[in-house]
Amino acid sequence: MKILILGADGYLGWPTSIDLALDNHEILLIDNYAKRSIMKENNRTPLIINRKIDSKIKILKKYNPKVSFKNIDCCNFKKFTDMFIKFKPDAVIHFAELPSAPYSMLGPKEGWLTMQNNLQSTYNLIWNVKNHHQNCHIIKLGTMGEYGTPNIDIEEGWINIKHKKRSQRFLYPRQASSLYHTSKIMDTDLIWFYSRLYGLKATDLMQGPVYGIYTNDFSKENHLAPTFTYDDMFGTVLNRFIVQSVANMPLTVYGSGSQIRGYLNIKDTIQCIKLALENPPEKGVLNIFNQFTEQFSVSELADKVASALKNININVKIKSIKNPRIEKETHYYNAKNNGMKKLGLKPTLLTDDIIINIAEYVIDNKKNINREIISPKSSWK
Ligand code: USQ
Repeated sequence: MKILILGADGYLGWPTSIDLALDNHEILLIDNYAKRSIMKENNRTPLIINRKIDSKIKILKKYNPKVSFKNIDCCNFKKFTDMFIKFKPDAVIHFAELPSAPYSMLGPKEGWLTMQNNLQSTYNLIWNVKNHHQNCHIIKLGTMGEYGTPNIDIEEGWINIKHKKRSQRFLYPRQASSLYHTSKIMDTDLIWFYSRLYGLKATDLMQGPVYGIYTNDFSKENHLAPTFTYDDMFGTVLNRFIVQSVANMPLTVYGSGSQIRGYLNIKDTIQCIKLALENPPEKGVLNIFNQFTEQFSVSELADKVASALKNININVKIKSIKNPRIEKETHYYNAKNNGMKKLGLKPTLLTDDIIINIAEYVIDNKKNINREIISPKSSWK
C-alpha cells in the first residue's frame, strides 16, 4: 500500500513508521517537528533527545527504499495539497495533532494553538481526500477522553437512541474535560460530516493513554526508540510513574487516584493501526474502535508499578497530591473494546515484566532525568 503518515516524529508516529516500513509498504513520512519546538519553548525534554527523521531515515531506507520524509506543516494548505496530490496515498494515518491535555489548558495561546493545529490539519487532510482521492482511507487517532466519564457504559463510537417510538443511531455523546480532548471531538465531527455527505472512508481510533517503548527488535537493535516523555505536560501517567520510581521520587497520584481510564501498550497501538489498514470501511462509513486493552484506576496503576519494581529492588513511594486537573475522580467506567479484538487484536497485558522492561530502559538513561519537570507546574483552576 501507499501510506502517508502525518506526525511521523511523535511517540506513536515514529514506531508506526518503522513497523510499516518493515512490512514493505511505500511510505511517505510527514512532520514539521512542532511538538519538539513546543516542548523546547516550555523547557520540557524527553528522556532521550532522538535524532530527527532527516538523519535517521537512512537506517529505514536500507531496509525499505520506498520510505521517504518531507518536513511539511500539515496546517499549510498549499504545501499539504501539493504533497497529497503528488503522493496519492491509499491510506493516511493522522497523528499530526498536539497531544497534550495539560498544555492545552495552560492559557489562551496554548488552548487556541491546540485547537487550531488539530482542526486545521484534520480539515486539510479531509478536504484533500474529498477533492483529490476519495478512495483513500483516513485513519485518525481519536481518544477515549472524548467520551469523558459518563454514568453509562461507553459503546464503541455509536449509540442507538429511542425517542418517542422512533430510533436512530448517533455518535455516542462526547463530553471531554480538556481543550485538547475537545479538539478531538471537533475532529470526529468533521470526519463524520464529510463521510456522511461525501462518502469518504474513515476509521477513528479512540485510544486510551499509551505506555511502553520499543515495538520490535529492529528498533531496539538500531536504537530507534520513540520519544519517551515523562514531564508534567507531555508524559502519560504510567511512563511518568516508572520514571518517578527510577528517580526515587514519589509517584504523583492526582487527587484520590480513583480516576479510571482504558490503557494500552504501544505494541498494541501498532497492532490496531495495522488491523485498521487491513479493514477499511465501505464508502460513507465511519468505523470507530475503542483502542485500549485494560481499565485501571490511577491508584491501581501506582500499586502495580510499586509491586513490579520491588522485584528489581526499587522501593516505590506513592503520594496523593492535589489534583491539578478538573476531572471527576470517583465515577462509573465501563468502556466496550470488542471491535479490535474481533478483527484479531492479541492484547499485550500489563505485567510485572513489562513494567520492569520499561524501568530498565529508564535506568539506562537515568542521568538524563530532569527532576524539575516532573511535578505538575500548572493547574486548570
Ligand atoms: N494522572 C495522575 N498523575 C500523573 C499524571 C496523570 O494521577 O502524574 C492521572 C490524570 O489525572 C488522569 C490519568 O492519570 O486521570 C491519565 O492521565 P494521562 O496524562 O496519562 O492522560 P491524558 O492527559 O488523558 O492524555 C493522554 C495522552 C493523550 C491521549 C489520552 C488518552 O496525552 O494524547 O489522547 O492519554 S485518554 O486519556 O483516554 O483520553
